[in-house]
This record gives sequence, structure tokens and C-alpha cells, in this order.
Amino acid sequence: MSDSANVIKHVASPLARQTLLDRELTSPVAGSQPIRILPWLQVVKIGGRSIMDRGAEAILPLVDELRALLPEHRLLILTGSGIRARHLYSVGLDLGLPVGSLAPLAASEAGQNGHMLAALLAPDGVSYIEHPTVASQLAIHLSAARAVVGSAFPPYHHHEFPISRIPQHRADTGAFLVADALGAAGLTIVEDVDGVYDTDPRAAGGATARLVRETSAADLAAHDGTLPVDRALLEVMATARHLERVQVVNGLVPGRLTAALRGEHVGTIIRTGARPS
Ligand code: GWN
Repeated sequence: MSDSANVIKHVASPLARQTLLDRELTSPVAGSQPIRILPWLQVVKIGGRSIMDRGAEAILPLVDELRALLPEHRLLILTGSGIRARHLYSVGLDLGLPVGSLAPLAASEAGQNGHMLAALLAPDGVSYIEHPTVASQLAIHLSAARAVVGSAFPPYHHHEFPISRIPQHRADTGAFLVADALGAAGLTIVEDVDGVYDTDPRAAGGATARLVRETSAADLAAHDGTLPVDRALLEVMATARHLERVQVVNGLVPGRLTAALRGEHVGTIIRTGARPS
């Protein structure tokens, strides 16, 4: 064997000769804090069921508010899915489709909602960008425009975990994963209620539901009964690397999103497991 072949086969790397499965062994190399890729980015997740399904009455005032925010912030606006995904789930489940087939069907509605929102913001230079573009060309798009719109759903497709028949990783989880991975300045989740409540405000007896001003993902995860957010969202919040909090705000009240992006406490703040670096 020549010397050069020997050098190529023995690439110097601190992880070359050990298992990747032992956290104690990998932590000297992999235990450090990742960099923030887009630290100036504000991610705004717009609810599918809570906002987009309400049509013009809810969407147009929010579009006006987003337009007014453009000089102040650079935004990744991500839309969720709503009533059409629920219909797809019921038909697909009736047909016996596996969760990996249902996930992209539901995701496509999140994309449709994004396309509609982007069309309304197009005169302001805002476009819908596809998942692969969010993944690898977000920076150049946000150098050309103050905001872009994308689908909040994670593109898991047949890689969706088969924990249940309904996809576990949906729009809130997808928005959080991408915001934290990019090291964004913040994530604001826009809903049709003032924030997170101690009991479901829409269920029977919901009139007594109390708004929770501030909580943590850990406290919510320990909560019995119906959770106000997806359990998968709480799980990824627990292992967040950058985002220390998200704020859930009411998008039907003009000014709430603007105030949240200015750092005001106008909804429910949910603290994650991330620690200040
Ligand atoms: O189609 O509205 O992206 O941004 O999960 O995959 O189901 O796709 O299967 O770049 O890759 O429907 O076609 O669709 O919403 O997800 O996109 O118009 O391969 O721009 O082609 O990861 O948009 O779409 O639904 O987001 O959430 O062509 Mo759509 Mo979604 Mo478009 Mo995207 Mo899925 Mo792509 Mo994808 Mo599929």
C-alpha cells in the first residue's frame, strides 16, 4: 500500500474511532452550543384552523399588520393546516392509509395556505418559497425581500413516526424546529385566542377557563388531560438549543402580533429548555 492511500484512509477526526451512541464519549466534540445561522430572523407561525380557515375577515387585517411590520423585521412566515387536513385525515383513515401517507397530505394544506397568504403580500415583494428553498436558500431570499412565506409542516412524509395514526409532527412543531435550528431571534405563534388557558376555553364549562400568562414546556407536558399545544412541540421545546421562549398571541386582535415582535408580553409565553448562552 502506498503512503498516500494510508493517509486517506486515516483521516484525523476526534470521532473517527469511537461509537456515536455514547453521549459521554461524544460530548467533548459534540457538546458545544451550535452557532445561530440567522440571528436576526423572526419566525411567525399563522394558524391554519384558527386564522386561515376564517377567510378574509381574519386574514386581511393580519396581512395589513404583516405588511406594516416589514420595515421593522425580517420574517419567515409559516402557515399551518386546518379544516382540509382534518377532512383528509378522516377520508385517509377510513381507507386505512398509514401515517406516512397522511403526513404529506395534511402538509400540502399548510402549503396551500402559505401560497394564499404570499399572494396577498406579493405587492410588497413577499413570495412563497418551497421547503428545499427554506432549507438552503433562505438567507439570499431574505436579502432580496423583507419576508418570505413557507409551509410550517415538517416534510417528514414516510419518515413520520408511527406513534399514532394521526401525524405527530405538525405545523407548530415544524415551525419551532426550523426557528430553533436557524437560531432565530424569536417565534411567535398566531392563534384565535389570547394564549394558552388552564382548561379548554371552547369545551363545555370553558367560560371559567383562565389565561395562563407564562408557563414552561415542562409544566405543560406534566399537565393532565387535553394539552393546549401538540405534545411533540413540548418535546422539541425541551431540547431547544437557542429559543428560550415562544409567545402565543391572538391574531384576531389588531396590534398583538406587532407588540409581540417588539418584545412585549401580550399573550402566553412558553419557556423552553434552552438556557441563555
Ligand atoms: O407544494 O403547497 O414542499 O414548500 O410535505 O412535500 O406533501 O412538496 O410531496 O418543494 O417538497 O403541497 O410535493 O408536498 O405544501 O411539502 O412544495 O407548491 O414533495 O412549493 O415540491 O416538503 O409547497 O409542498 O406539502 O410545502 O407542506 O411545490 Mo405544497 Mo408542502 Mo409546493 Mo412545499 Mo409536502 Mo415541495 Mo414538500 Mo411535496
